[in-house]
Amino acid sequence: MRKSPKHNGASSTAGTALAVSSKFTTPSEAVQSDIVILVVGSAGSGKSTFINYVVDAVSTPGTHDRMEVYEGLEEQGTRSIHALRLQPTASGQQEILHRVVLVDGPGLKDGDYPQHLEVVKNLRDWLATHYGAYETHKLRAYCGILYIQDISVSNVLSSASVEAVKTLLSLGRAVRCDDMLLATMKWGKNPDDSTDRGLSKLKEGPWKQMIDAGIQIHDIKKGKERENALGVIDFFLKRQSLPRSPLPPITLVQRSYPINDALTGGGHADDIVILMPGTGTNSGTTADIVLKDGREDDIVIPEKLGESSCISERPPVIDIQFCKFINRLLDDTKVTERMEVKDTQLRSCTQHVQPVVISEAELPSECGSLREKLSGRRIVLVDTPGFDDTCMGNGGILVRVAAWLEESYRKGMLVGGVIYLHNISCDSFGKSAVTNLKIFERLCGVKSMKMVKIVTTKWDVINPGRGEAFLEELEKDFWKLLLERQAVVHRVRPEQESSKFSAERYDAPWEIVDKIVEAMMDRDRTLQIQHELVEQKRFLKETEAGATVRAELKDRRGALKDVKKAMKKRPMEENDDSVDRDLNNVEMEMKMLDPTLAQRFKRAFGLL
Ligand SMILES: Nc1nc2c(ncn2[C@@H]2O[C@H](COP(=O)(O)OP(=O)(O)OP(=O)(O)O)[C@@H](O)[C@H]2O)c(=O)[nH]1
Ligand SMILES: [Mg+2]
Repeated sequence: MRKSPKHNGASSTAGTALAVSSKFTTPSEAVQSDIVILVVGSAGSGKSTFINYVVDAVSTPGTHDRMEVYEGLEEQGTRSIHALRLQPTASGQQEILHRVVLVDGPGLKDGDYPQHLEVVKNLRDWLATHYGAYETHKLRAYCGILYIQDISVSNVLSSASVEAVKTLLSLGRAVRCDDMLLATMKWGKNPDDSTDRGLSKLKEGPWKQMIDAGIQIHDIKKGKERENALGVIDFFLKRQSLPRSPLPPITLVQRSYPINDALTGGGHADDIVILMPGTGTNSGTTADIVLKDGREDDIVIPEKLGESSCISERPPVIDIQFCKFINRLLDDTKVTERMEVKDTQLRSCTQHVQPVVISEAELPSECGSLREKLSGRRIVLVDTPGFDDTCMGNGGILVRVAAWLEESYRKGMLVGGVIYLHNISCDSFGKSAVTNLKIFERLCGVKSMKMVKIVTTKWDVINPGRGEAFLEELEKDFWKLLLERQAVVHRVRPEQESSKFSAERYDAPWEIVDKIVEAMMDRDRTLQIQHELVEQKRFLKETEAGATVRAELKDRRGALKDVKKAMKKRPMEENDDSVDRDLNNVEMEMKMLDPTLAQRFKRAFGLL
C-alpha cells in the first residue's frame, strides 16, 4: 500500500522537490550559504518521514511538497536522491530556514555492502554536482549528516546496523561533513523499556566512538515528532554559525589490528586491501620455531607472500629493506604505526603481523588524486608471510594466508592489489625463489595477475646498468608469465633524491599505490584461491596453491628420506636426529593442508 505523496504545493512559493541534477543546475539555486543536510540511514528507518515532519513543522501541513513515504514490505523505498529546500510559511525564521536543503536518498540495505558504497558515491557526486568543490571547506556550503536510526528494530546490534554505522562514517569522510547527528525514529512502536534498552546498546556499542567524539543523539519521540524534528534542524543551524572545525576522525575499530581481529571486526567491506610482502627478517628461522611457537590463534603469516629475495647470501639487511618499503609509505602519512624492523638473526614466526589501516585523512598531502579515487574508503596494507625454504613452513604459511584471504573475502573485503617486492640488487633467483613465485602465481590465479605490481627496490645500491640487465632477464624468464597476464613492473625511486632516478622511470611508493587503486576500479578483485575456497568450496589442498605446496613438500620429503637412507650407511652420523626432525616437520606441514573433520563434515552436508 502506498501513500500517495501530496503535491499541493504547486504555487511558486512552495518548496521544491528536486530531482538529482535537474533543478539545482544554476548557481542561484545552490548557494554557498546553503545549509545542506544529508539524511541517511538504513532502508525504511524513517528518513523520508523525518523530512516530512520538518516540512509540517515549518509550514501549514498539506501546502508544501513532501517526500514520498512507502508503506508495506513489498514496496520499494526511496530510489534516487531528492533534495528539498525549506520554504517556511509558519515560522518567523524564513530568512534562515529557507537556506536549509534536506537531501533524502535511498536507504542502506542490510548486508548489501556494494549498495552502501553506491549510496555514499551518489551522495558525494550529488554534492559535487550542486556545490562544486566540496573538498575545501572554504568553497562549499555547510554540510551536515543526519543519521536516522529505527529504534524499534528487534536487534539494534545486528551486523547490518554496525555496517550501516561504518557506512555513515565513510560518508562523513567522503564529503568532509562539518557535523553529524544521530536521530532515533519510531518511538512508541515498542514498549518504552525495550526501546530504552535498544538505545543503551547502541550507545555502548556501535555508537560509542561517535558519542565519545562529541556526536549528539536526538530522539524523535512519539507525539512530539514535529517539535523534535525541528530541534534537529535548529542544531545544524546553530552549528553552522560557529567557526567550523572538521570532525575528528572516528573509526569503529583500532586503526591497526592483529590479522585475526580483521576477520571478526577490524575490516570494512569498502576497505581497499593491498597485500604486501613481508617485513622483518627470516634468516635462520627454522621450521622448529614456526612449529613450536605456532599457536592456533596465530594468524601470523610469517612474511613474504611470494617475495623473491637473495637466497644465497641472506643478510638481515635485505629484509629490513622490505620493511622499509612499507615504512616509507607510512612515513609520508599521519599514521604512527610502523612495521617492526628486526635485525636479529632469529625471528619468531608467531608474532602477529599487523595490517595497517590508512584513512583518507592520513594520506600524504600530495596524494590528492589518490584521495579523490578513494571516496572515503581506507587502504589496508597487509603484510603477508612469504614462502621460504629456510622456514620450511610453506604448509603452515599457506594455511594462514588462505584463512585470512578466505575470511576477508567472506566479509566482503576485496583485494585491491598485490605488491610483489623484489630487491633488484640481488644477483640470484634461486630454487626457493622459483618455488615461491610458483605458489604466488597459483594463489593469485591467471585472471588476477592484473592486480600484481612487481615493485623493484634498492636501485640506489646497484649500478643502474646492471640493475636494468637483471630486470630484463627477470622479465624475459622468471616473470614472463606474470607479465603476459598484465602484471606491471615498477622501479621504486630511492629515498635519496637524485637526478639519476627520474620521475618517468622511477615511482615514489605512494604513486604505486595510486596506480593500484586506479587500476582496481572496474576489475574483478577476487584472487584465485578465494574463488576456489569460497565459491568452489574446495579444501585448501585442492586449490592450485595448495597442490603446489603439497608437491613441494613431497619433493622435500623425498629428498630427506634419501638423506636418511644415506646416513644409515654411515654409522658415524647416527646420533644426528635433525633429519628425522625435518621429516616430522614436513609431515606436519602436509597434514596442516588437510581439511579438518569439521570442514569435511560441513562440505558433506553442504554447509561450507
Ligand atoms: N510508528 C512509526 N512509523 C514510522 C516512523 N517513521 C517512519 N515510519 C514508518 O516507517 C516506514 C518507512 O518510512 P520512510 O520514511 O519511507 O523510511 P525511509 O528511511 O525513507 O525508507 P527508504 O527510503 O526505503 O530507505 C513507513 O511505513 C513509515 O510510515 C515513526 O516515527 N513511527
Ligand atoms: Mg525514503
